[in-house]
Amino acid sequence: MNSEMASSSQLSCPIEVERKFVPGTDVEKTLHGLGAVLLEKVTFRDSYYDSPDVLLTLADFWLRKRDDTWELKHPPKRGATGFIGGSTQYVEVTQKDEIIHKISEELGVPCAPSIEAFGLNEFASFVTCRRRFQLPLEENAVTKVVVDLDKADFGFVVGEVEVLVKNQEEVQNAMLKVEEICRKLGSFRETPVQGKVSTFLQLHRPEHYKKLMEAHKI
Ligand code: V4E
Repeated sequence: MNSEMASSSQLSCPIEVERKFVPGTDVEKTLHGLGAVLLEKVTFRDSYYDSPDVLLTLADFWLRKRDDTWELKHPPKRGATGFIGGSTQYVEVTQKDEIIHKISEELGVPCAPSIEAFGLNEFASFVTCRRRFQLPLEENAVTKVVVDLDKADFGFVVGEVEVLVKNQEEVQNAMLKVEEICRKLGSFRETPVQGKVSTFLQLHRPEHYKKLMEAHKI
């Protein structure tokens, strides 16, 4: 095991393994057929932030405020991207001090007293209506599988199959699982399905979008 793998094994935050899909008209029927139950219906606003030279997103770091809570999604291995084929793996940090530390490290600036004090720019903001379903736990399964059906207020719809794992060693199986569920939903595609932020950028921030495309970050 190399040192990067060792550090990822000791992560305090779980790794989110996800696969996006384009929901078909029968997706809810199919979910019910698989025994899924509706866990919740939630509506939230996400506002995403970056430095003027978009260094965070170019490093595949996604800082957002979801309603009143700061969250940072970043790849488990520094310098690597969080997506492999059509699936993604990101660590989600919600602890403010850890977010400040990561941003300061990534931007090469001293730690600020608050996230706001970095003076970052908002580059996207939209409201999502989410319906979250949970699939039944299979025998011997340790992790639950959830499926989100999201509708963003700029007229974009996307689905996501998500599994949370504790360390890098569990990622491969989780990737197989999210692929399997996409197939069962009849929505599997080999190539990545674009998410809400990428679509928002493409529509409203074409220059930022172009930079990320050229850097192969979206
Ligand atoms: C990680 C990332 C972005 C941040 C938004 O992440 P996403 O999972 O799309 O948002 P959401 O609202 O579903 O978050 P959740 O509630 O599940 O935590 S924007 C772009 N990326 C990188 C990325 C990528 N390059 N390719 C794909 C297919 N997805 C994400």
